Amino acid sequence: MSVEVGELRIPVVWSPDCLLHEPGGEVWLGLRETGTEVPERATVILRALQDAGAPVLPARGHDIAELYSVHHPDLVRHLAGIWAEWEAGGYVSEHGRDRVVPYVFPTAAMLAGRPGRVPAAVHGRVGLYCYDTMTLVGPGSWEAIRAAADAALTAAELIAAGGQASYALCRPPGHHAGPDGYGGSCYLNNAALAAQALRKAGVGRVAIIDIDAHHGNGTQAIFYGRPDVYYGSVHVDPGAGWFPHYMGFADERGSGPGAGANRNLPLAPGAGDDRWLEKVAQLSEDVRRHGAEAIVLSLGVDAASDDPESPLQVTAAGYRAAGELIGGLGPVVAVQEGGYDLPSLGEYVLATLAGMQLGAAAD
Ligand code: SP5
Ligand code: ZN
Repeated sequence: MSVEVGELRIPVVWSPDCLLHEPGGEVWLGLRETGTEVPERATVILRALQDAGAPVLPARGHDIAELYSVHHPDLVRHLAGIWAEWEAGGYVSEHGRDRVVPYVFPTAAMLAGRPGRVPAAVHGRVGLYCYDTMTLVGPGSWEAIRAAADAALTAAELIAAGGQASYALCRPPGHHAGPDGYGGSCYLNNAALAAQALRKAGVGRVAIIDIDAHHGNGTQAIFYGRPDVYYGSVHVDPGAGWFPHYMGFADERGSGPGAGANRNLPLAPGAGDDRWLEKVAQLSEDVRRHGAEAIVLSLGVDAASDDPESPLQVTAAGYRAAGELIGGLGPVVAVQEGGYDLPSLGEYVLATLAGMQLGAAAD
């Protein structure tokens, strides 16, 4: 089913460098699989938005220090340099490992209460920053990671300058990346960077609404103790067996001064438009109560019914309705997160942005 959208006027911020990241699959349960976070995701979205008439703007470059606004410099430096170290260490040429993948993790079980150390071996050190085996690094990864962050920052700047809506076509996605660690196909947290850029530009209260099918554990971790950036997410219930497994439960409500500014609304596998939109409406109410002056939308379209990575059953019309609700809340920076069904990806993103445009007009 296709949804009527009309001409899309929301600017699309994009960098072709986002295509340089080729994770080369993911290691899932010990086996390397093809993986679904592929460069073609970005090209099909771009084509759909361009066909709908959207203006495309280049992502502006930013100083590396801007990335330290939500990430530990050690994580940023690790990501910037790990491929070169891996190659120089002979992991490719001598051992046939064509991507960076961790194999030992400094979990509480391993450290047994002792402080961690920084491993001497490159292959030991990777597990200090990467918390799963699905988030591979290859030769062009850093350029793309950086470009995605630049796109999100540029889209936030458009809103800070008075724009009503903008969209950053980020790839790789970001919401699973935390202050000092990465995973879930995410490396740097594009949405968190956008939210922090808005705060820095003088927006007093910001809200992040995350409609990706998975919980954005990284974004939650970054803002968990803060009252000025609300985080709310609707996602498939991790308690029903879904990634990220350890985070995203309803009782995670924020801590200290951030108490009450974090909201998780998990859904049972199989939930479709009605149940999903009820949660989106609940998050929208929360955001009004929070008094947010600008919104960052973590726009994952993997809740789509045909998506291979989630059991939610949301239609393109459902996403358009969500866009309309959120567009009515105030200025919105939409940041691309997940969404893996290549045939329908463009239609879903377009439907959401068209809904946002409609919601903003009715505001
Ligand atoms: C940004 C985002 O949507 N990240 C999603 C990461 C969730 N990946 C979970 C992967 C589970 C393994 N994939 C199963 C493939 C079965 N062949
Ligand atoms: Zn997702």
